[in-house]
Amino acid sequence: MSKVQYPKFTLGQKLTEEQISFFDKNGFIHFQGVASPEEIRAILNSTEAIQEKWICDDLKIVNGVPIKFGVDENGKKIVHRFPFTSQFSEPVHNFVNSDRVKCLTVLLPPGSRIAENEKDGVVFNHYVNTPTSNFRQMGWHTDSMRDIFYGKKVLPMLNVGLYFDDSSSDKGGLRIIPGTHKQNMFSMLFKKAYFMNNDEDKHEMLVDAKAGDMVVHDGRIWHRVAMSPKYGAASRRRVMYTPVILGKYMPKSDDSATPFYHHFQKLVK
Ligand SMILES: O=C(O)CCC(=O)C(=O)O
Ligand SMILES: [Fe+2]
Repeated sequence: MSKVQYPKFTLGQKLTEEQISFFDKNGFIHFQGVASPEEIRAILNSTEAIQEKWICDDLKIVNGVPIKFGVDENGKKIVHRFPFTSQFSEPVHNFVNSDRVKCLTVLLPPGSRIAENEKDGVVFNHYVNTPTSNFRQMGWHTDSMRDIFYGKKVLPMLNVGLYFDDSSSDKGGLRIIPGTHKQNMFSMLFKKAYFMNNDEDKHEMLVDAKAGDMVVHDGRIWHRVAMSPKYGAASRRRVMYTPVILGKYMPKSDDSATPFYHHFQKLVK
């Protein structure tokens, strides 16, 4: 199934009827060439600066959310998972508040918002496969499971992915099971073992993206990130997620506690 291609779209000022119905049916949508190479470079430069600062300051946690550290292919200490990135990076803050993200709110019921200071904020992920990598894949999960840990009702949400590297099967890549955003609660809880299972599913679809593409998924959809068959620089995959959410406003701050679901994050390697 992962060989089958799906349609890719161009983002205009407003989503078209066709784009909205594709998302409603499948639970994801892929827009090509949303960010310019200059914007991608500016964001990457800013995350590299944040990484240096966090390492130098020995910062471990942001607003209660642990920073995931590791080592790259040259043995250099790096940040694999940056929480609340837009609070530290002006180009990220500008992108997530641009019309390209705002126009996606039509995919949710009225009243949704871009969650820069709730949940884990805007998360920037940097995967690299090395023999000792701490972040080269991510097992099956839904993003909405986190709401259950908070004892909250599961509301629709978007996770808006922006790609900084080309990401096809040579990077492992994002695999999603189209349509699973419409599953019942039992399926959302138990269809697969959260984060433990990284097996191919016969219904999974590979998201084949280029740097600058934006791929939006419904938080209730099942997805995973496969391990790259390559090592080192050839396996590098950087992608940033902006949550668009509904429900009670729950901002995080310095004294926020670490959410329980982060114990699951330790399973991700
Ligand atoms: O890296 C990706 O494309 C997906 C990451 C993801 O699913 C997550 O952080 O919840
Ligand atoms: Fe996810």
